[in-house]
Amino acid sequence: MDKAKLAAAALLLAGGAWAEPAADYAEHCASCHGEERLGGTGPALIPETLGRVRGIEDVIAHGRPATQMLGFSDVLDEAQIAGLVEFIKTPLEAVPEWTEADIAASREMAPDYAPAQAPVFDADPLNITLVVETGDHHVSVLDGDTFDVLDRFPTPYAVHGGPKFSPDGRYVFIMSRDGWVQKYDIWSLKEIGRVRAGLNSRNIAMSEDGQWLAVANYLPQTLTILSTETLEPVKVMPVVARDGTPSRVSAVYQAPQRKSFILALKDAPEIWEVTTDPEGGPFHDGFVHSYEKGMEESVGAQKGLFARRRIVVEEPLDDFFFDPDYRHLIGTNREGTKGVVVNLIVGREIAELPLPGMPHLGSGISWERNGHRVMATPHLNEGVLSVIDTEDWSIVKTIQTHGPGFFLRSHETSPHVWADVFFGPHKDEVHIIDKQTLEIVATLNPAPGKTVAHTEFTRDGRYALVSIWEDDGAVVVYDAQTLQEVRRLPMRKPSGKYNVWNKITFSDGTSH
Ligand code: DHE
Repeated sequence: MDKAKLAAAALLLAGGAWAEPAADYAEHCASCHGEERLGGTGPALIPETLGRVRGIEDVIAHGRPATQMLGFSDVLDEAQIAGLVEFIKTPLEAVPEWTEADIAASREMAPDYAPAQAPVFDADPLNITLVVETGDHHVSVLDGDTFDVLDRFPTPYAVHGGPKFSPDGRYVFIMSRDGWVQKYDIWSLKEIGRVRAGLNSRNIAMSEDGQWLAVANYLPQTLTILSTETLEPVKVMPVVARDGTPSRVSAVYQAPQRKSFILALKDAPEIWEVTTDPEGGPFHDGFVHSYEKGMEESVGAQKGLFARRRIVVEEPLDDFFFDPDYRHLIGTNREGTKGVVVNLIVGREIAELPLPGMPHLGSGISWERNGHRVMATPHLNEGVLSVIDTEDWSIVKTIQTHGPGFFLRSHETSPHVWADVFFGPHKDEVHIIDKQTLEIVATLNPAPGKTVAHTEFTRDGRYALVSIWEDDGAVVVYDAQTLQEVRRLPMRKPSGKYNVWNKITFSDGTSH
């Protein structure tokens, strides 16, 4: 398209007030980022994706190293760049469509991919740990015994967290906030393909049988279900509450014992359960009788694969923790002042607990203590961890930390919980907490002054890996018993780390 047409398209898209930045966008950005800002070879430039990205002016002016993003300081002055930043941070006027046909058409399978018959490396394939490097949008594949990097592959832009493995641990699915889902073969160390399941997505969940992958979307307001084998879309569910309100999906999780996906609606007081059991999963007769009045629609017409059940709650819930048998979920309200326990069998709220200071339940973990299963959650606004008894939902202890943290991790073999202090002057610390006494027994400081966060254990729990969350960062490997550093692997802003075994076995000590 020529320059004049692009400018006209931009004006249509943006309206008069944005005429100049829109024309600049059309001329300089649209060819890579899409005329409607929904992405192309470059990422989508919409507030849902850019929300927390800092230094956009600098990226526009000077480009992003090691990517196709060029700098524009020689053609755009400071005011034009500032206008562009405002423009791309402005929400789109209408929620764009992204239909099953669009999803199917976006599918790109690697032409040269041939599956290996056995792993192409000597390492234990179930002790592989993936490290998401957000600095330059790559994933490093680590041998969990030697910590050698077996492969380092590019991901779509803005991978957030929570890649999901196939139940046998061979394949991994990685989602970017741009809605792209990438499938990678760990045995072959090769990407198999990718598909754009949504325009702006939150996270993904794998079905218990490994056949389906659910993608929670903000844009459009849908849940996309993909075939894990082919990455083809098999169902796109519009997410509309009982009263007709369309809703974004905050997140979707697998409930393995229930053979279902559980999803949280962001804009309506409902939780949905979608069965992945062709026989009806949670909707089979043993459960049906216990449904609350008002659940009829999940009983009659809606049996079978992808049947949906609505659980009505008092207010929208976010950020879930599930107990290990997936009978209960705890969610937080929007204000982040309380936890609400929902019994998934009867489908209603059964308890409330005071959890002020924005608990981050998605990072919660649980373990056995004095014959009780307890769970712990960090809080994003307060320097505390709450430890909760999952039998009576009472608070066992509020552990004071050096600042609000993001992630907790442990392992069956470890007597400790590793808790980062992500925010504030102690952002360089990781607390080591005794799982029985609930006391902080040590505090590590692997890189003074640098943000340190997110721990993952090796399969046997012998080593704990911690991220130095900086562009010239590292993954620091600790002996989990002696707490001594054993290796330091340079990485580009490493964030989450995911050990195949710990994830596919739902190891005690990992979240979801
Ligand atoms: Fe996350 C996991 C949502 C901010 C790094 N984060 C998740 C998951 C969700 C989520 C739904 C679960 C994925 C799964 O298991 O399938 N995160 C949100 C938010 O809503 C929030 C508060 C704001 C937002 O950006 O939407 C948020 N998260 C952050 C960050 O600021 C972090 C620290 C840095 C970043 O990359 O944005 C961050 N989130 C992570 C990581 C995981 C994660 C590393 C995976 C944790 C794990 O061990 O599984």
